[in-house]
Amino acid sequence: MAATQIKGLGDIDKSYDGSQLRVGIVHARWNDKVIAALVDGAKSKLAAMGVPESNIFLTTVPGSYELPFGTKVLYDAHKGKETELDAIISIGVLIKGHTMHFEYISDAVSHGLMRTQFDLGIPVIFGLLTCLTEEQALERAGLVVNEEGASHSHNHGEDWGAAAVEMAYKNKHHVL
Ligand code: RBF
Repeated sequence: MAATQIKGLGDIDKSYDGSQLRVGIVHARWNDKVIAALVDGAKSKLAAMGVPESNIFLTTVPGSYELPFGTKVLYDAHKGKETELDAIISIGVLIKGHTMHFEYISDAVSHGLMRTQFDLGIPVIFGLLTCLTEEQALERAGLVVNEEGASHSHNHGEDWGAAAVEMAYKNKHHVL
């Protein structure tokens, strides 16, 4: 990473204890190679922050447009039970094509997910990549490799895992 680079989540907040949290992940099935890497990144960060594997609940929807409603369905499936969810990470990958679909779906899903978290009363993490090219999508999922095959790009799924734990913790304990 260039020394001058400032973009990204940074390392200025403390690490939150995820051991008592239950986190849902709902992901679209379009662009599945990139999705798989992002989901793995989110799950590994959740584990690193103490969320037990048995407290992670995963489901899928066809495409990104289905993410807001899929998020609600996942929340409702656990509502009022011992497994009630503290946060949901909604993951999709939109890659711009030759029609206006990209713009309409990006806009609808962004607004839909923002609204869903207030409707449900838990944080909904915005795990939607809106990419102009396939290369951008690979880069943001940590899938750009050097000549030795080692990844040298950042997997944003990890940031979403960390954001889910932090926001769920803050919501549950009413701390900011
Ligand atoms: N879903 C995605 O998750 N990523 C995409 O890049 C994507 N591109 C689409 C492009 C077109 C032209 C269409 C018709 C759908 C696309 N979808 C994509 C699927 C969309 O999110 C949704 O699943 C379907 O439109 C059914 O509601």
